[in-house]
Amino acid sequence: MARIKDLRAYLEALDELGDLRTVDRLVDPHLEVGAIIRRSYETAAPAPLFTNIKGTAPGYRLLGAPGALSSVPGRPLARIALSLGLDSGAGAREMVDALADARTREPVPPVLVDGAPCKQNILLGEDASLDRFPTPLLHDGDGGPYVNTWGTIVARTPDGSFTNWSIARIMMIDGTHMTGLVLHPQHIAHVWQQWADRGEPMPFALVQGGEPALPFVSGMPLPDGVEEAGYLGALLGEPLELVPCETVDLQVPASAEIVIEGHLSVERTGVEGPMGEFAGYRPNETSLQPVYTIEAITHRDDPIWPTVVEGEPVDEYHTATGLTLAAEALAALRSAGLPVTSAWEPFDAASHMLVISVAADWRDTFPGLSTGELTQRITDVIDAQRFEYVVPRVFVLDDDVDPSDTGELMWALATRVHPTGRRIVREGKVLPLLSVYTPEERHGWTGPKVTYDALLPSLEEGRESRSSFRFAFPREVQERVLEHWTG
Ligand SMILES: Cc1cc2nc3c(=O)[nH]c(=O)nc-3n(C[C@H](O)[C@H](O)[C@H](O)COP(=O)(O)O)c2cc1C
Ligand SMILES: [Mn+2]
Repeated sequence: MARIKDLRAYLEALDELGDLRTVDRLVDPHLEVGAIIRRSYETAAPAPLFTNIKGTAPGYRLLGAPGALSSVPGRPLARIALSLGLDSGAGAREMVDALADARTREPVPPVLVDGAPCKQNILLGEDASLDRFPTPLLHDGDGGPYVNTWGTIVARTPDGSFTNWSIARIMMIDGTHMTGLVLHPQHIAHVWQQWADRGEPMPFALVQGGEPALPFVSGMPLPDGVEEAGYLGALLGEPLELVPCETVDLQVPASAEIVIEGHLSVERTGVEGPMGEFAGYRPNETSLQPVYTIEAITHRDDPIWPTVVEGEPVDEYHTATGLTLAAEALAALRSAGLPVTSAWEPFDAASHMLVISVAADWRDTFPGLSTGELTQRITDVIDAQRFEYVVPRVFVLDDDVDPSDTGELMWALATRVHPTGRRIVREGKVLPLLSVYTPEERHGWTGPKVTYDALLPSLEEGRESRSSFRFAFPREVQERVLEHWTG
C-alpha cells in the first residue's frame, strides 16, 4: 500500500500520470463548471482543476471528477486505485479484494494530532459563510447550488458511542444555511433521529478534500455499528490522524482542505432538490429535509473543493458506491463460506446491477449442488445485507467472465441469462431512486428484485468451450502470435 495522505499529494500523482488539467481561465460556477466536469466524465478526460472561479475569493480552487474513470490509456481505474493506495494499474478484482480483505481485519481507530493545515484559516461568526467559496449550480434545473457532493459528513450519537462518516448531498440555501438528504436507513439518519428524539439539533462537521480514500469509504455500505474511521485505518494499515473541531465536539481528518461545522435542525423544513442523480436522470420532485446551520469554517490556504456532477455513468457515485458495495457483498459471501471469487457493480449500469463471480471448481467444493441451489444460497446472503434494497438485479456468473470488461459482460449476459427461467424473484423494499421501477413502486419503496442463475453447465453436462483468442487456441500458439504482433 502506498497511502496518499492528502488531496494535494493525490493531485501530484494524477499530474504525473497526465490525468489532471488545470483550467486557469475564468469560469462561471453557474452551470459552466458543471458542464465541464460532465463533459470530462463523458469523454474520459483528465480531471479539471479550476483556479479562477467567478465570484469567489482569489486562490480558492475547485476540483472536478476526483474519483471517476481516468484518461490514462489502459488504466481506466487509475484514479480509484491511487485513491485506495494501490498501484495506478490495479484492476477491478484487486481493488474489490483489498476492500473486502480489510473487512476481515480488526479496525484501527484514529489518533488525535496537534494542529493541521486545515486550521490555517479559522472563520467564526459572520465570517463563517459560504459566500467566499465556489458553490456551483451543477445541472440546469437543480433546486440550487450544491455545497456537498463528495465531502464526508461526520455525525456522532448523543451518547458518544458511535461516530459515522458518510456522503450525502447538501444544497446551499444561503451563506450560513444548507439542506440535504437525511434518509432512513442511512446512518446519518440513524444518528440524526437520536438527536431529534431528544429535541436537540445534531452537531455536524462536513469535510471537503482530505485523503482520497476518505470519500470512497464514506460511500461504503458498512454494517450498522461499524465505524468508517476504524475501517479506513484497517484498509490503510495505520491509524488516521484527526484534529478536533472548533465549535462542536467532533474530530475530523487532519488532511482536510475545508471543514464546515454547525448543527442540523430537528425539523424538516428545508426544501431539498431536485438534482441530477446517479441513475442518469433528474427527478422532478423536492423533499423536506433538515436544515444545516453553519457556525464555523476552517480551511487550508488556497483550499481545494472537490465536486461531483452526478448523472449518466460513469461518475463518482458509480465508482465509489459500486466498488464498495461489491466489496461488502464479497466479504459477506466469503464469510458465509460460498465459492465466490469476486463481485462487481458494472459502472455503466448506474448502480443497478451486481455481478457475483463463482469459482471454476465450485462443483468440487459443493458436490451435488445445482446451479439454482447455489444461486439461492448467494441470494439469501445478499438479502441479509443492509444494502440489499439498492440492488434490483443480481447476476451469478462463472468467473471466466471479467464483469469489469463491459463488452465481455454484455456478451456473457446475452448468451448465459435465460430469457424467462432460472431466476429468483422476490418482493421487498427498493430504493426509490432506481429508475427501473414504476412510479407506484418508487413512491411505496417496494418492488421486485431478481437474481439470475447464469452459471454454465458442468463439463459432464456438456459445457461448450469459449471460442476466443484466449480460450480457443493452445497457449503455445497464443504466445507465438503475441510475440510477432506489432502495432
Ligand atoms: C457521490 C456520492 C453521492 C451520494 N449522495 C447520497 C445522498 O445524497 N444521499 C444518500 O443517502 N446517500 C448518498 N450517497 C450514498 C451513501 O454515501 C452511501 O449509501 C453510504 O453507505 C452511506 O453511509 P452510511 O453507510 O454510513 O449510512 C452518495 C454516495 C456518493 C459516492
Ligand atoms: Mn456508516
